[in-house]
Amino acid sequence: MLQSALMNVMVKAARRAGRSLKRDLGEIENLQVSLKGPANFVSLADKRAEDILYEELSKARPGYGFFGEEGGNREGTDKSHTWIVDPLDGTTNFLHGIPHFGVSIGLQRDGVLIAGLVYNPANDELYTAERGKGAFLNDQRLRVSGRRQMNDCVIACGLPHIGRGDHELSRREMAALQPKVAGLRRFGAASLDLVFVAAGRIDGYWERNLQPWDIAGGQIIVREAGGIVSGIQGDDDPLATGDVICGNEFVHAELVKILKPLG
Ligand code: 2AM
Ligand code: CA
Ligand code: CA
Ligand code: CA
Repeated sequence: MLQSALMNVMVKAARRAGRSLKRDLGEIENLQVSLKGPANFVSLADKRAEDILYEELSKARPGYGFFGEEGGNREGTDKSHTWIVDPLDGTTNFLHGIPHFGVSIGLQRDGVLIAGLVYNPANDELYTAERGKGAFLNDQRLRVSGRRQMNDCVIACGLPHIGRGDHELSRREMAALQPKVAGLRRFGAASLDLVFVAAGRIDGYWERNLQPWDIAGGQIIVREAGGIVSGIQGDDDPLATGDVICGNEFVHAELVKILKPLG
C-alpha cells in the first residue's frame, strides 16, 4: 500500500498517541480518573493522547480545524478542513485494563469525510481509509463480510450508559435481534466496532447516542470496505444524528428493517 502524505501525518500522530496510551495502561492507578457525567470517565491518558494528536496534526496541517472529545472545538483559519478526533475511544475498557480501545481520527473537507484512521495500540492494528482508495488493516485490503443470512451473522451493539439514552428501547432492540442472529456482542469501543465491520469480523453493528468523534474515523473505513453506514432511518447521516447502523448491504438493510420501527 502506497501511503499518501496526508495518511502519513495521521499515522504518525496516532502511533505517538498510541505509545502514550500504552505507557499509561501500565499505570492506571496514577491516571487521576474523573467523571464528566454519570459513568462518563475521563483520565490523564485521554488528555495526554489528545494533546499529542493536536500537536502532531496542527504542526503538519496548520490552519485545519480540530474537534476533539477532550479539547472541544478549536476553529482553524482553513474553514474547509476539520479533524474529528477521539484520542481514547473505550475509556471504560482502558481503565479496567481491557486491551480493546482505539485512537480515532477523521478528516472532513467541506463537510465530507475524506480520510479516516482507527488504531488499537494494544495489538498494533491500524485501520485506514481515504475516499476512493479503499480501506486497509495495516497493509491488507479490507472488505465487509458477504453473509446474507441473519442467522449466520454476528452483530455488535452499544448499550445506553447510566443516565443517558433510552434503556427501554435498548431492551426492545436486543429482544428483537437476539433470536434472529448467530451472536450479539458488546465490545465497548464504537470506533473498533465500525472497523470490525469493515474487516468482516462482524457482520453488522448498531448503537445510539454516539458523538461525531466516536464515528468519524471508522465511518469512512466501513464505506471504503464496501459497507453501508447510516443512522437509524437507513439513509440519514450518523454524524448528524449520533445513531449508527452499519453492515454489508444485506445486513444493513435487515438491521434497518428490524430497528427503525422500534423508535
Ligand atoms: P469513550 O470511551 O470515548 O467515551 C461505547 O458504547 C461508546 O460510548 C464508546 O465509544 C465510548 O466512548 C462511549 N461512552 C462510554 N461511556 C459513555 C458515557 N457515559 N456517556 C457517553 N458516551 C460514553
Ligand atoms: Ca469519553
Ligand atoms: Ca468515544
Ligand atoms: Ca474518548
